[in-house]
Amino acid sequence: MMIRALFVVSLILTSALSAVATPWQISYEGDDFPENQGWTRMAGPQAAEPPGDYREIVDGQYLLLDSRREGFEGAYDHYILQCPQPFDSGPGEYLFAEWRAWSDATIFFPSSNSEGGLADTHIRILDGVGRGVEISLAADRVTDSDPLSANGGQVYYISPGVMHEYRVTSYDMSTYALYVDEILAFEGPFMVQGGYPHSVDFGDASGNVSSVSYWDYVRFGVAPEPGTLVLLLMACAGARLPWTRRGAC
Ligand SMILES: [Ca+2]
Ligand SMILES: [Ca+2]
Repeated sequence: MMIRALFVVSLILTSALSAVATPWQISYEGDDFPENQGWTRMAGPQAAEPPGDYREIVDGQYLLLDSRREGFEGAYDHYILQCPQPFDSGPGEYLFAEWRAWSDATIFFPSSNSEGGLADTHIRILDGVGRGVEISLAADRVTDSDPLSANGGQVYYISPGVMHEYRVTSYDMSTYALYVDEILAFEGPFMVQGGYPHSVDFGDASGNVSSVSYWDYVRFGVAPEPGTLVLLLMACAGARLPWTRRGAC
């Protein structure tokens, strides 16, 4: 009876898996500099020696980016991973990007009709034509970094001085939702334009502005929708997600 039950579960699982494209996930865990794991480092100003922020891997767990430290003031230092796989999700799938981070950045260049604006610390997720969402992280708020749009920047306030868990999801590659510590912060359309399609870009984005940020992890990919039979069965079985990997796409 037990064997028959396992056979039935296996058949269901196999058919469910075949109904979706191959999910995938990229994970950066803050235990090494990103450029050692396939990310492209964008550091400046170029005239500085060395260019970029003061950096450190803290306790083997966190990437520290510091452009407040003497000799590194006003630097920028961010990381891009461009993936050959499309972000476009199939039926029963969705795009996700999640990160755990802390920043002391202040908002600059605020929009005229909201308290949003750009911050030194950001993450940007772009689709196949370089369109997507950019989230700015400041000490006490997170914004959608679209200060020039008619909507202004959307704002969600956070507790300063502590790590927060962020998660962006998109089911249609034209709109997204941002969750902070598992609470819906705001939703909106993809708006920003960029030059690197199918890419994620995170870190200290701006020169002439200073901040300190810690990054515990940055993960993104295409996953089966929550609640699908696949995840349910895997969760019941306590199985590891087989598509998880690190480094370059
Ligand atoms: Ca900076
Ligand atoms: Ca970590």
